[in-house]
Amino acid sequence: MPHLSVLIPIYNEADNLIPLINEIRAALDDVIDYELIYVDDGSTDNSWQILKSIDFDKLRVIHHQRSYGQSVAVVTGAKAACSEWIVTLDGDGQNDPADIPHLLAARTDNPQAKMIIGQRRVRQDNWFKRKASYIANKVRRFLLHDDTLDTGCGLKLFTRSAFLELPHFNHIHRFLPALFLRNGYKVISLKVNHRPRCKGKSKYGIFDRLGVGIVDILGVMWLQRRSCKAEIIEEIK
Ligand SMILES: Nc1nc2c(ncn2[C@@H]2O[C@H](COP(=O)(O)OP(=O)(O)O)[C@@H](O)[C@H]2O)c(=O)[nH]1
Ligand SMILES: [Mg+2]
Repeated sequence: MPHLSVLIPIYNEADNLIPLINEIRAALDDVIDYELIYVDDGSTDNSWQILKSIDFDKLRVIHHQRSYGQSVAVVTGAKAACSEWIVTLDGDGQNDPADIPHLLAARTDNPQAKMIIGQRRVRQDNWFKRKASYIANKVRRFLLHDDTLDTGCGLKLFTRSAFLELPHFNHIHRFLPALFLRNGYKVISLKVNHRPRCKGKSKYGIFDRLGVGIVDILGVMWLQRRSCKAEIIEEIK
């Protein structure tokens, strides 16, 4: 059993695959026993062919029949993961694999935490995306009280069992702190590196993200009000 599952959802990231895998190996090979799971969400470039050709015994690759969305790929990967701890990472190289050991180490000081989420120190995106994300984060935090400054960071370390308990829906990846808290799990943030996308294209526009985000926030507010979490004080076996 590996001690960590590194999970990367991708859509059309052909040029970013090999450089990122090399960086992950440099960051983790001597640090922890891990498996690397790529979920290719029906890419239309040659991502799948490249992934299939890579000779690396820790690599597992799952191929969706078509594109279902980033969160659906995370759910597929989490179900397939062999280890209890999962770390997700964007497949475009914007997250730095060298931060993974820091996330793992943060568990020592926070043994109760079921999620350690990256908080991007300096966003390396264009001005419009940074502003849109700033507003979206403010609105989300105000309405969901999820106590997290940056939920859009792809770098997240969490337990598989807590994640699989959640109600899953596409775009869930931006609401994981709210949903973990709803289920009574502790979440902490850790400042991480963020880098510009050097190859390939962003898959999200500003307006589609904001439009979907508003509907999703209302859905998560409803879930928070209908929480099924009971505190058990005693149990006789
Ligand atoms: N599986 C899957 N991954 C996606 C999809 N859209 C984006 N991604 C991946 O999610 C990560 C973040 O997407 P990206 O376009 O870089 O978003 P941005 O950084 O906010 O511009 C990258 O690894 C993408 O390949 C999708 O529809 N399906
Ligand atoms: Mg990106």
